[in-house]
Amino acid sequence: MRFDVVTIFPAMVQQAAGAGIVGRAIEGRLLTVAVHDLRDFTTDRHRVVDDVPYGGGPGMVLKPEPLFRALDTIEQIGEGRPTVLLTSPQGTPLTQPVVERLSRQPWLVLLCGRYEGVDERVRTRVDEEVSIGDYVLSGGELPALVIIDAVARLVPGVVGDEQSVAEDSFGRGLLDFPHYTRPAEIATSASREPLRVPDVLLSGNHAEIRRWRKREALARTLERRPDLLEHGELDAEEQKLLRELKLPKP
Ligand code: 4FV
Repeated sequence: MRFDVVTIFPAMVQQAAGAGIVGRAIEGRLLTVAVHDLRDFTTDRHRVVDDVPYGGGPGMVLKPEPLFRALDTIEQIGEGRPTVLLTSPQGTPLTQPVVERLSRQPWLVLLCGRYEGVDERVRTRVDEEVSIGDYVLSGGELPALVIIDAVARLVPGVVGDEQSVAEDSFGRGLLDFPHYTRPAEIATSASREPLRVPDVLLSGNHAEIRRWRKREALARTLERRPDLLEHGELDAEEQKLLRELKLPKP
């Protein structure tokens, strides 16, 4: 899978994309992440990428020409045509199903806004806008990195154990179950009693452990994100567990 990122802060994106599993996947040639400095697509000696908004008002707007030149250049790189994404608060809310859909594209170009945003005419070259949340950031780079990280995890071989991707939160539309690791017991100033790992996880009874994790994921989803249960596809066992969880506590 290939990602091309257009930004006025290439070092920021290069640095972050080079870390962790995405970084290893790039080294392992499972992914290509090419970062392009928007200023390289300017023609003036001050490498200007922004200008004042027509109609007045605060802030600056990213000029269309450097972005058009960047797209013209990038689209010559690979086979076929890339899917061009603009990260912005006006975009499609990013969810796991959207991540899964994007991960089926072989080539994504991510345009990172800055200032008040991009000139509206840039949207004539954009296939889809994507938002990572209803808040305003100072730039589209972090959203681009969020998309790259979330999509990269679905590229075969990027996450060592495919199982963990399949079992990921939201992979099944539910929140994740609690995770524990050694030590089995830990003292803490917050409570007189030491904090213990639930016995079922120490039991070695994998059927029981699987049921406990299902129940915990459902209980946590019911408590924190009941909205997710409206469109979660639950199997028969989960439906039964959910009915039990909804029963009034004795
Ligand atoms: C954003 C978001 C976001 C808006 C103006 C960049 C900023 C600035 N992008 N999800 N939320 N972008 O806040 O994707 O240009």
